[in-house]
Amino acid sequence: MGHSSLEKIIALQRNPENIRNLCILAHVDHGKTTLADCLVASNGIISSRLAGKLRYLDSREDEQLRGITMKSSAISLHFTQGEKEYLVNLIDSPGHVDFSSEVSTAVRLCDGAIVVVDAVEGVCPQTQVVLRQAWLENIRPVLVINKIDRLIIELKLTSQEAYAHLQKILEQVNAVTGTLFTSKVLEERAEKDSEEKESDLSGDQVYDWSAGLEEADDSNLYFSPDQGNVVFASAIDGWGFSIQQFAQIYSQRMGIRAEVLLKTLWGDFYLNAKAKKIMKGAQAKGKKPLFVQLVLDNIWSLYDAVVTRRDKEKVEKVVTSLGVKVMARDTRHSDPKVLLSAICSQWLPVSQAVLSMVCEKLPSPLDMAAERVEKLMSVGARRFDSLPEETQELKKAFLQCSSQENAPVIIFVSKMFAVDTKALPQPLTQEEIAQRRELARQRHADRMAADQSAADLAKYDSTTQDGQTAKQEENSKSLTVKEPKPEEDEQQKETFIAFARVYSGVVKRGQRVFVLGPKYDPAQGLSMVNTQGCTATDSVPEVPHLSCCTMGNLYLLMGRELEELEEVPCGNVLGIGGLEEYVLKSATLSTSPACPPFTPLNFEATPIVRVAIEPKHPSEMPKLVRGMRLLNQADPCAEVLIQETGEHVLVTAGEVHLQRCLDDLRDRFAKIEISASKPIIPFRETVIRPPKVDMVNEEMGKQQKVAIIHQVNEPRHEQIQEISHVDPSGLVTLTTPNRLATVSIRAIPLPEEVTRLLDGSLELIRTLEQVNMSLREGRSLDISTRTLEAIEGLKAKLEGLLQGRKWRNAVDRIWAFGPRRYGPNLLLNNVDSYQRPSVWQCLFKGNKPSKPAPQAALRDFDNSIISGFQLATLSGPMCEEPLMGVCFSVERWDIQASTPLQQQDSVEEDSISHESSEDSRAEGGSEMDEQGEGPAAGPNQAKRRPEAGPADCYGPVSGQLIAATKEACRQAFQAQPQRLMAAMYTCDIMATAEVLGRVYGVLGKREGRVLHEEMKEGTDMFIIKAVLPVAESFGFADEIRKRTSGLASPQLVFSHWEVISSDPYWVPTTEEEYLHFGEKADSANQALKIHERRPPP
Ligand SMILES: Nc1nc2c(ncn2[C@@H]2O[C@H](COP(=O)(O)OP(=O)(O)OP(=O)(O)O)[C@@H](O)[C@H]2O)c(=O)[nH]1
Ligand SMILES: [Mg+2]
Repeated sequence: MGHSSLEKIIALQRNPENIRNLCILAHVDHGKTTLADCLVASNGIISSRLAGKLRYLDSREDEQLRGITMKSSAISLHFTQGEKEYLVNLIDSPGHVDFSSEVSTAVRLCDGAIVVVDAVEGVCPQTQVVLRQAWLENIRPVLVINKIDRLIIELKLTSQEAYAHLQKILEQVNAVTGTLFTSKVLEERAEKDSEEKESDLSGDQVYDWSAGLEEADDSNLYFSPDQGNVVFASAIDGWGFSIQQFAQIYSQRMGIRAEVLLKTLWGDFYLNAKAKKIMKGAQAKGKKPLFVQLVLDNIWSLYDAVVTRRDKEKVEKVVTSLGVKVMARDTRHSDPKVLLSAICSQWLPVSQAVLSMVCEKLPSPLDMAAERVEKLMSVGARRFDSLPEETQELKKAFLQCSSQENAPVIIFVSKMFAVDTKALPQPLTQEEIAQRRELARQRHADRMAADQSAADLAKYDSTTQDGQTAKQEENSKSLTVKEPKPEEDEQQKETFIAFARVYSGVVKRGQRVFVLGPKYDPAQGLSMVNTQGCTATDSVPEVPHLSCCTMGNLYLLMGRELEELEEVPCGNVLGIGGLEEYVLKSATLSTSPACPPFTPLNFEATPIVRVAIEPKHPSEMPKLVRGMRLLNQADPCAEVLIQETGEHVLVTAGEVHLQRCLDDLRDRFAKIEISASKPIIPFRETVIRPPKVDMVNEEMGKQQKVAIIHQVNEPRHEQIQEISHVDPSGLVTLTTPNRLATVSIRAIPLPEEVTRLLDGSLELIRTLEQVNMSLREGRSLDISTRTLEAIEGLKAKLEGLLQGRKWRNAVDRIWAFGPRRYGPNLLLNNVDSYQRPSVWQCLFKGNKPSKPAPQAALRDFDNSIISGFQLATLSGPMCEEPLMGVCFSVERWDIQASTPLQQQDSVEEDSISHESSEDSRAEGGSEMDEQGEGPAAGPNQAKRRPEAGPADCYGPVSGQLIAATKEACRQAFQAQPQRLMAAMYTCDIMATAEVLGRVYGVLGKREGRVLHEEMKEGTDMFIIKAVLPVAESFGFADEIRKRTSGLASPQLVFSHWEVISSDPYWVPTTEEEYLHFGEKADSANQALKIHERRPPP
C-alpha cells in the first residue's frame, strides 16, 4: 500500500463525518478512469507520471486492451485539507451502456457522485442516464468538465470561444437536472394534493401548475462554478481547478476580496483596469469576461508556449513565475505533453481541486437524507408508515450512522464479484493449509473408493474399520505424489467477495447476521422470530425469505488489491468474503429481523442478446454448468437459463457484454473450451388488422382478405379439429375433451399506443397483480398513494386509448394481463353472463366502485382460463416466441354442471359459485363475510377444489380447460393476419461531416432508419439518432468504427419492438405475383428471412 498506511485508513473509518462515499459517473470514454488515476496517484499508490496512462482501476486485461471499463471497482483514498483529514471511498464505474448495471451497483453504495463530461462531446445519452440514476438514488452530484485540452489543441478554440462553449455545456447539464427536478417536484405536489384531497373533500380548489415549483429550493441543485460544485479539468494532463482557487490567487494579487471574485469570476463580468473595478455587462460592452482574462488566458498561453510553439524561454519564464519545479529530463522530452503535465500537475493539481470539492460539497454518511432512507426501506407498493413500528425505528439507526456496540448492523450488498483466490491477502496459516490438505485427501479417498469396481467395493465393505483407514492412508500417499495439482484446489480458484456498505453498526469478522431476501416481510419475520427473542446467533425458526450467515473475512477495497480488516464501522464501503452460499447477486444483511430488504437496484439495461452455449467436449458439461452458475453470480446483469430443449442460454445486455461474459466463462469460471451459438434474435408475435393492400400494392377486396385469413387457417391440429370451430369472423370455439366446458375466443390486435403503454407499464401492472393477489388472499396491503395514482393513471390512459364500439367498456372488462400476468397482452371478459371482480378493484377501496357489479364473483376455474391465456401468450404459434399487442376476447364460456355433485357440494347448478376456487376466496372475500358464510366452506375445501374437480379419463377439468383455452387462443391468433415483431435498438452516433456518408451507408445496409440528425453546437460534429433492428446489429459498432477510422462509435440501447410489415406466410397467388416475386416469394420477404434464420422451435 502507498503512503497512507492501513492504520491511518482504519482510524479514518471511525469518523463518519469525514468520510465521503462517491462514484465517478459519465458517458463512455469521457475520462472517468483517467481522472481516478490522478486521484489515486495523489495517495502515492501509483506514480504521478503514470497517472492517466495506467488506468489503474481497469484491472482486467480486456479492459486495458479495449480501453473501456467493464465493472465498477472501489479504492479508499486519504485526503488532507487544512486541519481536516478525510477518507474518500471512490468507486469508478463503466460508461458503456452494456455495463450500466454496474453503475447501479455503484450508485447504491454512495452518497455523492462526480459526474464527468467531455468538454468537446458535452452531454451524451449516458450522461443523462447517469444523472437520472444519481437522482433516483437521491445522491448528490458534482461536475467535472474534463478534456479541456481538446478545446485548445483539437478544436483550436480561442479562450473566449471556449468560455462560450463551456457555458453551453453547463446549460445542457443543468437542463437535464432541471427536468429531473421539476418532474420530481410535480410528482411530490401531486402526492401532497391527493393526501389533502383525502382529508378534505370539499374540492373547490384551484391549482396553479407551478405552485410548489416556486417554493421548492433548487438553488443547491444546479451546477455552477460560483457554487463550488464545478471543476474544469484535463485529467490526461493532470490539471484541474475550481474558481475558488483562482479567487484566492487573485484576491492576494489584486487586492480584491475573495468573496467578490468568487461571485464574478464566472459570469458576465469584466475588469475595468482604470477604475480597478469589476463591472457587469462584459458581453454588451465587448469586453473579455473575467473568467477568460484571469483564468483561461493563462492556460491557453501555457499550452501555446509549451505545446504549440515550444518556446523554451517563455516556458522558463512561466515556470519561474508559477514557482514550480521541472526536471531537466522533462524539459528535454520529445513529447511536449510530458513537460506540460509536469508543470500543470504542480500548478493546478487536479486531485487537489476534485478532492477538496468532493469533501466540501458532497454529504458525509451522517447527512443521509431521511427521504432516501425511507425510499431504501419501502419496497414496491408499500409505504414507509405501513411498516411495523420496530422497522420504522430503524430509520433512526440509518440517520445516526452509529458505530456503537449496541447499534443494529445493517449492510447492503450490491453485487458479488469474483477474485482469484491467489490474489487474496491472507496467506493461510500452516494449520489451515494442513486442514485443507487433509480435507482434499479425504475427498480424494472417497472418490477413489467410489471408483472401485463393484467387486472391489464388496471386498472393501467387508474390510474392517482399521482396514479402511489403512486404505485411506495408502490413497493419501499416492495423492502426495501428485500433490501440486489436486483438482479441488483448481475449482476453488475464484472466491466471491460481496461489494457492500455498512449503513449502521459495526461489522465484525465472524459475526452472525440475518440475510433478508427481496421478498422478506419484516412484519411476518418479527412475529415469528421475536416471540422467541432470538438473534442471528441462535437457531432461527423457519421464516420465509430469511436465513442466517456468518461474515467471512472483511476487506478494504483498494482497486486491484484487498486489505484484510477485523471490523468495519458504519458509513464505509467494504468487501465481505464467505457469502457466496447465501447471496446470489445482491442482498440486505442485518442483525435485526425488523430490517426490511432494501428496494431493488434500478437497472437501466435490458438483457436482450442471447446465445446458446456448449462445451467443445461434451464430457465437460458439468464444468460448463458450474461455470455458468458462477458467472450468473458474478455479473449483476447477465442471466443464465436452461431451455426446455436442454440448451444452456446466456442472456446479456449487448455485444460487448456478451464478449466479456464468454471470456470470463472460458478463462475463469468454467476453464474449458466453449462454443457459443450465433446470437439468438428475440422476436415477438402479433396480429394485425387485415391489410388493405397486397404485396404488389394493390387494393384488396373484402373477399380476398377473407381468403388470406382462411389460407392461414389451414394447418390445424387434427385431434382437436373435431371439437373446434372457427367462424368467418375469426371467433374460435373449442370444447374440452370431456365436452363439459366450451370457450369461444377471438383475437384482436391492440392499438399500437395501447401496446406501448402496456409495455412501458410492466412494473406497475406487476404491482397491480401483487395487490390483487394479496386482496384475494384476504390480506390488505397498504399501498402508497403514489402507486394508487399511478394505477388510476394507467386505467385512465387505457380508457382514453381504447375508444370506439369495439372497445366499449373494455378496460373494466380486463380479465388478465399476460404473459406472466403482467405482459403487453390482454384477456377480456366479454361473456355476457359472467360478472367477475375487476382487476382494478384496489382503486375502489374506500369509495365504492363506480359501477357496482351486481353479483361480481368468481366462477370455478376462472384461474384455468387465465392460465390458458398466460401459456398462449408466453409462446405463440409462429415460432414459440411471446406474444405482444394481442387482445383475446372471451365471448362465451359454458361449463356444464352435470358433474358428480357428491364430490363438490358447493358448486351450484348454474356453476356460478360464491366460494370455492382459491381465487374467489380472496377476491370475493368481503362479500363472503357479508353473507355470513363462515370459514366452514373456506380454505380447506377451496384448496382442495381444483384437484377435486371432476376428473375423468381426460384428467381434471381445470387442466382440460387450461389446455382448451390455450389452444383456442392460439387458433384465434392464427385466424388473424400474423406478423413478427423485431427488437429495435436506438443509437446515437457522433460523427464529423467527412464520415457522415459512410455512417449512413452502414446504417442503410443494416436496415437502420435515421430519425434525426443535428449539428452539435460549437463543434463540427453531427449527432445522428437512428433505430436499428437488433437482428442486424451484430458487428455494427465495429463496422462503424472501422469505416470511420474510429471517429464514430455508436452506443446501442434497446428501445422497442416493431412490427415487420411483411407477412412471413405469404405466398404468391396471382400470375402477376409469381412474376414479381418468384414461385417461393423468398426474394423480398424480410420476415421470412428472419423467420427461417431461427432454429426450429
Ligand atoms: N485529450 C484528453 N483525453 C483524455 C482526457 N482524459 C481522458 N482522456 C482520454 O480519453 C480516453 C478514455 O479515457 P478513460 O479514462 O478510459 O474513460 P472512461 O470514462 O473511464 O471510459 P469508460 O470507463 O470506458 O466509460 C482515453 O484515451 C484517455 O486517454 C483529457 O483530459 N484530455
Ligand atoms: Mg473507465
